[in-house]
Amino acid sequence: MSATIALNRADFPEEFTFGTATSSYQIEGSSFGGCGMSHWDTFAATPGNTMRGEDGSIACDHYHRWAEDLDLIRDAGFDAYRFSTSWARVQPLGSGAANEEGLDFYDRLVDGMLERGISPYLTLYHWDLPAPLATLGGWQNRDIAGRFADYAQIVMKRLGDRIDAAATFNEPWCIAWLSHFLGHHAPGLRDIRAAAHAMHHTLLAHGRAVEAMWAMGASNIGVVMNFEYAQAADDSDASRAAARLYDGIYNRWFLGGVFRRAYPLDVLDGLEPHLPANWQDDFDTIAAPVDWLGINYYTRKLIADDGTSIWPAVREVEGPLEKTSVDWEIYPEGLHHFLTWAQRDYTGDLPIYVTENGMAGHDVLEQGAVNDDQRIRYLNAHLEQVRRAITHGVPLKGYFIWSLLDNYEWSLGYDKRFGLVHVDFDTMKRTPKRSWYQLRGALSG
Ligand code: IFM
Repeated sequence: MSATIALNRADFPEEFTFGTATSSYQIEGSSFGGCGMSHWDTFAATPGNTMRGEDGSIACDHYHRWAEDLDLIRDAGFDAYRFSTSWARVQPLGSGAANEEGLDFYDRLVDGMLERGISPYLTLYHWDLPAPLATLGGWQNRDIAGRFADYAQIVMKRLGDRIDAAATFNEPWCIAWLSHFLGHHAPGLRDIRAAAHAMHHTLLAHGRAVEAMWAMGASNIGVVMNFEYAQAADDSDASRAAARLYDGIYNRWFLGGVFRRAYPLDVLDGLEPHLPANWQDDFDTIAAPVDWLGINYYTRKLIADDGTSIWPAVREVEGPLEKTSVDWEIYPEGLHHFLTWAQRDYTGDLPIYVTENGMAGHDVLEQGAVNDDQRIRYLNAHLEQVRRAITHGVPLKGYFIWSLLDNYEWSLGYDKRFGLVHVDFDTMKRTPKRSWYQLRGALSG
């Protein structure tokens, strides 16, 4: 029997926000509208970095089809839309003059949301770093903090009167560690000094932007972090220690900086020699007060010691649970863990949102329909954990599904389909999947 979405609005607090999320580079089309080149364009133009060399130059052509896409959000019954502005579109050189065509596009988009009764949730940085800034060292260069604050002010000056919430960053772990230590994302570095600098400078840039936005009188400012549930792959002390360190790098570093004015000691053991000079002096800025925390959650990882003596000496082990098409195990309990843990150990009464949750499926369009049963089951199981967390006292204010559309899944290209809506990348035709129809039923109830 086909799965159905089991919960509806009545199962959540009255003011609870349901939304869906996307990001600029993954859907807009970076070749349109005077957008500057970003480090994702150059990363993808380098052989071997992305699947089949695919990039976001056309993506979902959302730049031209935004009205149709907003209709899909409204018609599903979502309250809010989490979108990002592209730094490279707004400031093609990364500093100096703004691209008016780019700002006009975001004006139309935000007005389009308001006309449809959709609440705009802005993210300022979802990875499209202007290429000229990458040439200057990108997140390795301390100067980027001031430039990011300038960019934040440009965007907020134009859109700030109409948005309901603004996040500085999406997923600092991906910006810093995945991209500068593991080398999977732009700029594709595998260098501990580069990674340590990026781990610190993203947080410094976050704090500088928060201060700049406060100074303009902006409100409801937050930051979005992604967490992965790290479990020891076996009972050995070595695996337990490896899982703990993985958790520190992934989950405790960024929360520690923003909410405790400190980095976790176990991670400093490895990173401190590589951090920029006087890093300890930046916590007044890094810990500038925010109004909310966004949590992105997808999966857990089984972790073991990698048998080497080179820090961090951790490795992932394949787990036994059901997987999605990106081979991520489905582990809904991890979402409950992070919601309750973040509140207990870091955020207290601060509102929390689940800003991303969802999955990539082996979705096939057959006779005009996509039966994405696995996604419906995934959403049910995670929504149940959301509800549990609320029952346990977490001040959880909303839940956003990643993603509205099938889109550019970074180095994995266009094969990995996370959307509630199927996109045919030849014709750009949008086809709502069964999960979209199921959610429409649940959200209207
Ligand atoms: O597609 C990404 C998104 O850009 C950031 N969060 C995770 C998603 C799925 O990998």
